[in-house]
Amino acid sequence: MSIIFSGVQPTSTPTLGNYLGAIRNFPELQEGNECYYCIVDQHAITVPQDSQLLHERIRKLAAIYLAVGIDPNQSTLFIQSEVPAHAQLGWILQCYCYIGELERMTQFKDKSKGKDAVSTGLLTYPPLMAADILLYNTNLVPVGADQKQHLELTRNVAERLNNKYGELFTVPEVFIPPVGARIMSLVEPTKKMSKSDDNQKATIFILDSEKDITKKIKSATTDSDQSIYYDKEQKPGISNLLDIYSLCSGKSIKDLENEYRDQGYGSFKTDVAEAVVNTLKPIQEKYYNLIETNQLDEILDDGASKAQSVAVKTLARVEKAIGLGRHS
Ligand code: AQP
Repeated sequence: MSIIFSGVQPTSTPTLGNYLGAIRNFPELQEGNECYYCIVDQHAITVPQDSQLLHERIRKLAAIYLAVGIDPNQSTLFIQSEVPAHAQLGWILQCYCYIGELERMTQFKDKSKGKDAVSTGLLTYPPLMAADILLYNTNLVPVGADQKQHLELTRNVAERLNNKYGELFTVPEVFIPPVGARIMSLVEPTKKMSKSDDNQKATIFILDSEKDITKKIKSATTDSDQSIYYDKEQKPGISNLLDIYSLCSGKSIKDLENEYRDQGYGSFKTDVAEAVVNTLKPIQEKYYNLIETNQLDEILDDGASKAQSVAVKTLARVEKAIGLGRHS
């Protein structure tokens, strides 16, 4: 049995990238493991947010987690800010991280580039993420490729404290899926698909309508050569669509190359769109049945209290070891 933790930021509706790279794997990991799935709202405020929209997106994300197949009887589903131990351990871990190592994080560099005012939280987000993971004695963290560097930092800070104070933390492994770990933007296929991309055409959101999904895929950037084969360097747009199609249809990239090699981009894109619609439709149906129910609040209340009961034990162990409070 493994202990599994993963989180998604409620910065917008999750994208097809979030789904194929991470969320899709969550339900099957529930079997035989102890899973914690979190709505990491404190991470979301590292960049400016509209407060009303943020409340709505938190609720939406909870319904999406359930709609993809998270079973609250098997997994703990909760909101980060409702479990105070996250911010408490996050602060402690900040004190054991170095500014230099945080400044080297690619996500910090990307998100702060060209901005006049960058929040301190954007820099200190990785120690909070480390706290999220370490509080639950997590062995395995399923994430997309963009989180690999933050996971390395989590392992480093855990080992740093373990070396100084004895075995305080389980040092977690990262699980990055072999395909789908980096779904690319539909407009600029050399950069990753992202919730916060300003260009709405670049991103498919899990709740997009059939019409929008089809429109976005049909206008996805490709190249002028009409042949369909997988080559990330020469054909990033087509390779991204092949990844998406393969994951949504269950067909291998090889089979898709053989099927579409000489068919031209038009019919290929139509079929990719259909596969994406068929993947997202059942999730959307479940989502719309759930979003207005009281059941959602009960599940989240229950999740927060289960998470807190585990998290406070880790926090107490750490505080005692490093000398906080009166009791040695
Ligand atoms: N393009 C992607 N392909 C595959 N996996 C991805 N993930 C993110 N983008 C892709 C994975 O989705 C999970 C949740 O991500 P997050 O909400 O923690 O934030 P993020 O990694 O910063 O993702 P976004 O979509 O780019 O959000 P914003 O725009 O708010 O920063 C993670 O496991 C992530 O690896």
